[in-house]
Amino acid sequence: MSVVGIDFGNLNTVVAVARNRGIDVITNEVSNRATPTLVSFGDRQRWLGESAKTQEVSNFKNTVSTFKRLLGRPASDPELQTIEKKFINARLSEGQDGEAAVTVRYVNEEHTFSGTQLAAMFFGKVKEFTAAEINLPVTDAVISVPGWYTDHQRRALLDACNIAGINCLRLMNELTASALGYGITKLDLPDTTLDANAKPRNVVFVDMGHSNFQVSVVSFVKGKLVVKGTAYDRNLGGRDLDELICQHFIKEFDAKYKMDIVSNPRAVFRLRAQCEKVKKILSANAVTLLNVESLLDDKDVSAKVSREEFESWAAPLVARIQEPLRVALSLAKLTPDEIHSVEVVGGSTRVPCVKDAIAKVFGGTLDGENKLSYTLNQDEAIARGCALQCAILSPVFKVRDFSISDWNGYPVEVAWDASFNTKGTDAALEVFPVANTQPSSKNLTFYRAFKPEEADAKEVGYTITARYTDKAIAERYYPAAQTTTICEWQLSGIKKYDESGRADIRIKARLDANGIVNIENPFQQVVVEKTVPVPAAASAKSSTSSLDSAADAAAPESPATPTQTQKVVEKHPLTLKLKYATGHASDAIATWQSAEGDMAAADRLVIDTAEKRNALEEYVYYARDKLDTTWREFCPEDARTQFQNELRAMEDWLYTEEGEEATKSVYAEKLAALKKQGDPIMARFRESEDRPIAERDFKATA
Ligand code: ATP
Ligand code: K
Ligand code: MG
Repeated sequence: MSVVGIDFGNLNTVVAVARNRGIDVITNEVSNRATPTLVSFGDRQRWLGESAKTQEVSNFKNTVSTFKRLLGRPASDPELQTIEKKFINARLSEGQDGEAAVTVRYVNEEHTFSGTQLAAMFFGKVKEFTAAEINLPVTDAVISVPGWYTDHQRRALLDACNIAGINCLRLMNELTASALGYGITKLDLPDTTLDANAKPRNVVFVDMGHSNFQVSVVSFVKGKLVVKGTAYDRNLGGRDLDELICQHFIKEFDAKYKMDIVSNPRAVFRLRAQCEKVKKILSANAVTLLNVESLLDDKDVSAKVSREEFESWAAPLVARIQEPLRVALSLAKLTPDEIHSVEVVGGSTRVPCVKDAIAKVFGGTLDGENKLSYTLNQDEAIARGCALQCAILSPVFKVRDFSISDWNGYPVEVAWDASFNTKGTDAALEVFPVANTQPSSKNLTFYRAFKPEEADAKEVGYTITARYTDKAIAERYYPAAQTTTICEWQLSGIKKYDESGRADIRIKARLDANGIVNIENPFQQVVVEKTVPVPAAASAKSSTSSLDSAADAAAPESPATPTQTQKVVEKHPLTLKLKYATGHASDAIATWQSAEGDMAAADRLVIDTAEKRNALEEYVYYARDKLDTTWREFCPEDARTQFQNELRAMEDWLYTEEGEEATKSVYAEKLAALKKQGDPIMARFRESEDRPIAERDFKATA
């Protein structure tokens, strides 16, 4: 069983695995520890991950990034146009059930793929290179998500796993995964089993990656972490810094060289890629050069950029990071001086002015004393935390358990059809408020009235809905345009057991460890009056009294077993039918699963065919060389000439259109035919090579 942790990043995905020695980050097929989160579409095949990266400029409109931010979001979300569109080269569109999608050219046709499908394609690749590295098929995994992912996004990600054939044991909030890695490796955490008054250690985790900024305040004692508060800027990441530099130079180059860069999306993309390089260099250097060859109309551009300039442009963006830090602290009801340290992760926390701004919130500066700490590997902490969680959940590994109490970010209410209310007008109850622990479950009771028209009904139903509250939208980071409904269920089998005029319905609402809401265990509670035998002890007593009375009256011949009527509480299970849930319908998933299978088979066929063509080509060169050298004396001259001619003809054919485009089996047949001639020659040559050794060995033993 595989024990795998995946940090599904918007730019880079990192995979860690648990092995006997501990947790290792694995490398992909080109030995990189991070894999570009990219999918590219071609005339015959797809390219996934690293190979898609090499297509990004040449196959511009058909190479798709940023699907982590399309997944589970409605295509109508205005932020897709105002924000995401800047960073997606493919054409944004709408998927089957309203999910954000892209439209690309693939196998010479237009195809629309939803965020969920794109993620599934990419996960297929992650599975492949991980399996190659661990020599095991990848089944189980723990995958991280931004803390602000809604139920919709979380279920869509699970759907993507399902399509890709990954059994996701847990979705983990990215910073909670980092916190787990911290908690398990720190051996000096306050131990409440030794000292009941030991104060927990409060650590702030900050992640600034490619696309977002996240803060989580976590308190630790030995063996346990509790998330106390979280806050985000969903739209503040490294890509925004790149864009800022890019916009600056678009203006500058237009003034300097009269270049209309904006009119050419590919040029903007290439310029932004160089700006990212510049930004990274400026993290360690005071000044650098921006260079792009033939950016537009074969014109090269270059400019000097200093860190000072960059910081002055970035100032308004960097100023935004203080807000989520303050909000998270205040939600956790902690002041900066109660914080032990600030652990930073994510690529963009390497930017000095970002670090400085974080340090300042905690009363320090980057150059002076500060609370910033780098215990965790900035790029790998999240993947490692996920692999640790997977190891904890997996029966294969023995890992000390570490208890995690996560924090609910979006308040959830359960609502019902108020027209059945027995009193009052309430139609909803907040069950998981902000800051509720996660996982968590709550038992709920509903009293459903029977309406006059239901007088003769044998059974009735009831609709229950779980949804995010309006407060989620007003006060937290709820995505615009996303429905707040999470699930809708139809309860059936409700019966009228008595004349009380109402049914007493019980359900359990759950906010599970994945951050997903569900209800379970529905039943109708009924109080029935039953005639029951009087319990033994009581019956002994009562028989004494009957004996007493027997003294006065004529004793009955044989007294009947004493009974009594009693109120008994019974639980009658109800049927719960899910009518709507976020995520995708199961038939859509099944369709996508089979489409994914077909696309993966087509990709494999392209690779296999190229391998067969290569093998044929290699053999042509190999045999021609051998015929001129070592095989020469083992083949009569006329046969040799004929074979040489055939080999030359085969080489020519390989470069004809037909030879470039043939099928796997044609290449295989042609190779077999050549080998049929070559193999006997090679055999004679080998035999002659082996003979002297055999003769010598014979002599030695004789
Ligand atoms: P997200 O967390 O938004 O989903 P991600 O996990 O893929 O994205 P990371 O891998 O944490 O993101 O970080 C990538 C970002 O970090 C990029 O914007 C990259 O330019 C930036 N980055 C990496 N190294 C440096 C550096 N030395 N200086 C400045 N920025 C850097
Ligand atoms: K990452
Ligand atoms: Mg990240």
